[in-house]
Amino acid sequence: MARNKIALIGAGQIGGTLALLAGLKDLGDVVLFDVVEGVPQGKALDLAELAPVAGFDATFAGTNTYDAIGGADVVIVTAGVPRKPGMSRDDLLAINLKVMEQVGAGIRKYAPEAFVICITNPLDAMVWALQRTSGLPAMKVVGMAGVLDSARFRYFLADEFGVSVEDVTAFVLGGHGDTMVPLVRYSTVGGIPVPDLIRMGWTSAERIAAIVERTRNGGAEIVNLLKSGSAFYAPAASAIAMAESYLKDKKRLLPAAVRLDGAYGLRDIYVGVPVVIGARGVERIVEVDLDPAERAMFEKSVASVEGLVEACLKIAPDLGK
Ligand code: A3D
Repeated sequence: MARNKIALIGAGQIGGTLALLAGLKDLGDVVLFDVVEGVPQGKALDLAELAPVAGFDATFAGTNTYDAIGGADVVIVTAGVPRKPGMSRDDLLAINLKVMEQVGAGIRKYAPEAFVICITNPLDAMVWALQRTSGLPAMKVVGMAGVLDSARFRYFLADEFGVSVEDVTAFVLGGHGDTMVPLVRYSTVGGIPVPDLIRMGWTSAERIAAIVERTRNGGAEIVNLLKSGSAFYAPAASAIAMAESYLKDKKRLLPAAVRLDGAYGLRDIYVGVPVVIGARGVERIVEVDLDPAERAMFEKSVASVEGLVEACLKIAPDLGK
C-alpha cells in the first residue's frame, strides 16, 4: 500500500516540527513548501538524514512550487508572517489573507482531495478564508487551536492536582485568543469533573480561575519568554494529532475550528467546538449544553471572530468567489 502524503505549507518553526513529528510517527511521506528558497530543501534534507537514526522510511522533499504537493492526503498550513512591532492586527490580517489566497489556489489545483488543517493566525479568520479560497468542502478544512489550548489547560490542571497529564481531559470552546472559553465543567481528572474536585477540597475556585486565565494567555506567555517567535512544539503536536485521527480514521473527539452552519445557532463562521475527526474529515459536530455564563463567554468569543471575518470581507469582498 502506498504511503500517505503530507504537505506542509510553510516550512518555518512549526512546519519543521510538523515534518519531524510526521516522520517519527510514521504518518507518511512529507513535502515541505515555502516561498523562501533553500529553507524547505534544507529542512527536508536534514530530516531525511535523521531517518536512518530514528528508523523510519518516509521521504522528505523541499519545494518552492505547488505542483510538488500534488495528491497530498493531508495539508497543514502554517504559511504567513508573524505580527511585528508596529503592525496592527488589521495589517497582519491583510498580509496573511493574501497568503491564504495563494495557498488556497495551490490546494484547489493540486490537492483538492486533502484534509486541510490551518494553523496560521489569526486562526479562525484564516481558516475561514482558506476554506473559501481552496473551495474544498467545509468538512475537509479545519483550524487547529482547541487541541493546543486544551493541552495547555490539561497541563496546568495536571500540575495543580499532581496527577498524570494523561488522566486530565479538558475542553476549550470558541475562537483562538484571549476570548477562548475553557470549560471547567467539562474538564475532568480520571472522569471526576473539576467542580467536584473543588468541592472535594483538591483545589479552590480561585486557583482554577487563575488557571483559566493562564490558559487564555498561554500563547502570549511563551512569546514573552521566547522574545522572538511563538510556540511551535505543542502547536505542531496538536495538528499532528488531528492529522493522525483523519489518516487512521480514529474518530477522535477533539476541539477544532470548524465551519458552523446551524450548530450553536451560527452560520458561515469558523469557531472552535468539539468535533469527531475521521476518514471523512469532520464527521460530527458536537453541540454541548452551555449554561448562561458559558454561553455569554462563547458569544463574546464568537463576536470577536465575526469582527475578524468582517475585516477580511472589507479587504477582499469577493474572497473565494
Ligand atoms: P514561522 O517560523 O515564521 O513560519 C512561517 C513560514 O511561512 C515562514 O517560513 C515563511 O517563509 C512562510 N511563508 C510566508 N509567506 C508564505 C507564502 N505566501 N507561502 C508559503 N509560505 C510562506 O512561523 P511559525 O511556524 O512559528 O508559525 C506559523 C503560524 O502559526 C503563524 O501565523 C503563527 O501565528 C501561527 N500559530 C498559531 C497557533 C495556534 O494555536 C492557532 C499557535 C502558534 C502559532
